[in-house]
Amino acid sequence: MKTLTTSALTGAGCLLLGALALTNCQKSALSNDSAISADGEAAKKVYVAPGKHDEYYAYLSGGFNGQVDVYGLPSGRLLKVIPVFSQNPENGYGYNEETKPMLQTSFGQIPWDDLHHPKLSRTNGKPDGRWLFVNGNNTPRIARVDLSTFETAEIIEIPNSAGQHCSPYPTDNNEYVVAGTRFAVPIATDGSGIQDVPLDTYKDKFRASLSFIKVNKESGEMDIDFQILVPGFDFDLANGGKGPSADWMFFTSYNTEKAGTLKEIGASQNDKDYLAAINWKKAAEYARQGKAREIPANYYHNRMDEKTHTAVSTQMKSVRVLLPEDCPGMMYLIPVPKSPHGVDVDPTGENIVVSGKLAAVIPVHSYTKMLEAIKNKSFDKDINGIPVLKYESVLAGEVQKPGLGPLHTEFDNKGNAYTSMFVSSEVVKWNVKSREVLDRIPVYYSIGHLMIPGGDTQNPDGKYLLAMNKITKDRYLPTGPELAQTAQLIDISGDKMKMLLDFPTFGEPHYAQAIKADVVSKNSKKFYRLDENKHPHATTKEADARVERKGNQVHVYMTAIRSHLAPDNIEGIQVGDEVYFHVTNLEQDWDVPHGFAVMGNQNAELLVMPGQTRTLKWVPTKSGVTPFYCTDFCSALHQEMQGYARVSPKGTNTPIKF
Ligand code: K7E
Ligand code: RUQ
Ligand code: CUA
Repeated sequence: MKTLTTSALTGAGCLLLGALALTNCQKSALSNDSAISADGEAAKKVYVAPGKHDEYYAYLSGGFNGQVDVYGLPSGRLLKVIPVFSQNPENGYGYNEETKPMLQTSFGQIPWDDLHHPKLSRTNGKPDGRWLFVNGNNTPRIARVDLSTFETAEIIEIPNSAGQHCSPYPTDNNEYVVAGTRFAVPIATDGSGIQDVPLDTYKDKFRASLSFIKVNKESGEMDIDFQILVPGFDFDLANGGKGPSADWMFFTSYNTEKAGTLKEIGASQNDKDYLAAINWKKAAEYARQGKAREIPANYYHNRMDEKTHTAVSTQMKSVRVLLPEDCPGMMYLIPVPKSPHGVDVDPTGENIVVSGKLAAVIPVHSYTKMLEAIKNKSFDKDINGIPVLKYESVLAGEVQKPGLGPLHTEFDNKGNAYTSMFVSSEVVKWNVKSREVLDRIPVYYSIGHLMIPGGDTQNPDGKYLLAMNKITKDRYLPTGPELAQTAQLIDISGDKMKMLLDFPTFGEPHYAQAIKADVVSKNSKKFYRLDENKHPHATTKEADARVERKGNQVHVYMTAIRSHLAPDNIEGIQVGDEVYFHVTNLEQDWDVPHGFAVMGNQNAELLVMPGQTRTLKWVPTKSGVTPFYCTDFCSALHQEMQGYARVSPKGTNTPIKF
């Protein structure tokens, strides 16, 4: 259907370098408005009538905005933005005192990250709608979002790591969430973190880490159980086995020739890179048997306390590490075409699909054949003691002529796979058993990930596929040089894929997850109970509202209820004081938040949910009467929800009055 040129092929390697060159097929799509295949039938399929709910929640990563965006499908309506590794002025996350500790790392408080991969928690290999795990690619972190509140509940920094791209991958019952590092780095064994060494020691000193994070079955709380330190690889992406292969985790790695510079990677000598297969059950056993060495490490574990709704940040001092050379049978390498990107395991757990950005075919490896090859010791060689299996001994077969620039694959419930093609800008459907290409549909433009609800689990749906595209160009009204990204919803219920809907998305979505709405909505919290509020600065009765001075700190114990703040006239504050407004929302009803803002404050506002307490810090820099008010339109008398703070010059020692 299109001319595939060699120049387009080289373009594939530029995905991660951010090249925007359009291929021929993209250019012809640009100049051809009739390329939109959706029609009136499509409109009916995505129309959700006023007051009706969507069938699925979709959680799209925000990429470089550090957030998760929640959309309804099939309508594509934006329902919520969940700040994770970011500050969000809308609700004060990262600005209020309760959530600031969530952003603590060994580098200080970092209010930004590059969030690529959301993954839903699982029970028996099926998404259970309890938690969403996400990664921070830049300053290595893994976070857990609680889906009963749609709030970030926990963030754990990953030590001995740089670029947490290959993350987070839950096993079939969340026994572990696995997180791998993109940059191999020289790891100090004395806890000083990443060593300062000459860069040409890459071959000998640099190691990539794979972290195995335990998840508490009841609370969801995470903890790093152990890490595997692998010499000189850069891990890109991973996915867990399922069903029969559930004990294994598969990782793609690139730069396996251990070149230290991009120039050398470009001139890549190897025509194969590797898929790393790790038996995590065996690894856990080795760790239990004492094969894991405890080494000093410095990282932060930040958790939202459920009773006080206040984040607690704990500095961690050590981590246990395993070396593959000490643990026979734990790790194997399987050759794959060079510069692989995604690895995806089909719902049966048997077929392991590896997408090589530069590859002309899609290899499908067989889990059964892998076990046989291991049993027969069909090894080619070893790399630092890790056996390398023979390509042919593990291969089930190859998908021929799939398209250009394969990146990621998801599965439906009828034995089909769908692979995203970055360079030829299309989704290609093929049969997992026969590996025959069945259908292809162009997407606009240059797709990264694609997502089918449950399409990465044992239990996929077969109704919709969401394509998340990297380049927008002319898809929407122009908004200057900076454009939104595009998502496209495709009907996959029939033999032929049908384009249904385009909608713009925030940030840069990489991956997404989706789940039937009722699984999550039935547990969705409506408000917090005031009688369960254990915040140390809560004021649960208006009669207790007050102002207290402690040295240069002024604590305002404030209540908010329609339609007044108490206290609302405060005197005795001085320039340079640290003023803490602890605002408790006394409402006990769904959807009645109150906001709170102070003129000239360095921090954004508060948004306080019913029954909750949130604290805004303000250090006045000027004397004078300073107004404050409720920022969230809450009643007919919302505009009246206001007050004044009188700020006097430093040293005037005016008494507190309210
Ligand atoms: Cu392919 Cu970070 Cu999952 Cu983007 S990665 S596309
Ligand atoms: S007021 S309803 Cu500023 Cu008109 Cu908002
Ligand atoms: Cu409270 Cu507006």
